[in-house]
Amino acid sequence: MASFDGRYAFIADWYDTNAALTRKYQLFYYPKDSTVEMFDIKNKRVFLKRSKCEELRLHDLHIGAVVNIHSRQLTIKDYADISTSNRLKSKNEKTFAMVKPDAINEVGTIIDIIYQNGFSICNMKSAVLSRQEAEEFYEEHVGKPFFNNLISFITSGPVLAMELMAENSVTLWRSLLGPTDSRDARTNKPSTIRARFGFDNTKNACHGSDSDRSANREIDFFFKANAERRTTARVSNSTLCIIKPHSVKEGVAGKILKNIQDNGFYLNALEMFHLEIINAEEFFEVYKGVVHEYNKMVDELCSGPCIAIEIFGEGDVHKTFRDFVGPSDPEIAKHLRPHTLRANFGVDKVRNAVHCTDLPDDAALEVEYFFHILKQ
Ligand code: 3AN
Repeated sequence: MASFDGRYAFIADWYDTNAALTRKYQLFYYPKDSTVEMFDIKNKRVFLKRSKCEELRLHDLHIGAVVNIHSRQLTIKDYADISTSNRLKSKNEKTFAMVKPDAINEVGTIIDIIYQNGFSICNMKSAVLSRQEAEEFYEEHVGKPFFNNLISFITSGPVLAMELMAENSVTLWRSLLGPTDSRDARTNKPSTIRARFGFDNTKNACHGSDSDRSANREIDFFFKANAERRTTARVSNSTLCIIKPHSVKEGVAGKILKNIQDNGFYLNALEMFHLEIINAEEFFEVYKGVVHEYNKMVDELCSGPCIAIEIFGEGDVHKTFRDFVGPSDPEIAKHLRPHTLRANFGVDKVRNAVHCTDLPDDAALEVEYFFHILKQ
């Protein structure tokens, strides 16, 4: 299909902290010259004149997306005209994916498969489900002979819940999963996820929604504002890693996670965040006035979704993980420590792939900041 150069229109909310109220805008996006324009719906006036917003891509604009426009964090609530809805609805189909306890050590590879197949990951969160939560999630299977086994298995360890987006995402994700029974998958669809990482018809690596309706219900179950799921973070003997927004946008988050897992570290908790500028400033406060790139680091950290990870490992995990991440400048890392994360995935001093906790005493504070404080 030829690309469309016209205007896309969305309804977007912005929470104005000064006035303590949510303001509603029409947000127009012009892909031809990467410009945006905003119109205040209530006051019926132009709020932002058409201006450049280079970092914004059409791909970032979908219902539920959080985008930063000139330091304002907007949430896209809806399409604002039929043409935008017709053009984007099927491209932006959502589905729900869950890595089950038996495959949690393969999340890096599984997330890489997800990106390689053209999905965006809009949300992600690790959790441990209680029996009651698991019974609610699998309510359609109540009374089936395998129900008890399924509940015991899904509550036996952490799961990773994800909201995925792509054209025909429900069908595409299910085709990547393969048959329900991993033994059958190994015989008939050997390259599928269940064939590669699952064991039988209960321990089958991953879940995928079977319809649009289930996808909405399952996404809400984990990601709706009031869906309190128990975090897997433990905030002791651990350190924090953040996959920065540029790496998430480049689609290399799966490769980074796989690299971390392959090097003997354990991903104890994982969650995607959309930081507001005030949070990024607060988080990087110790670098203010000390590190020349402070302002750019803040801008990068809230330029799109990032993934926070609580890392466990042998011995002094804070130190071994910092060694593995490498020097903060990827150019130096490439020369001196070519096997480090930053040498492999970093672009420059600001877009250096990941943040990792600097001082040992800050590790618990940083994990706490993401997995407890930000969530409030
Ligand atoms: P799928 O996940 O392939 O859509 P469903 O929705 O029929 O399969 O079943 C949900 C989950 O229940 C499966 N992922 C699997 O873990 C479990 N399950 C389904 N059928 C069986 C079975 N016959 N024996 C044991 N567990 C099953």
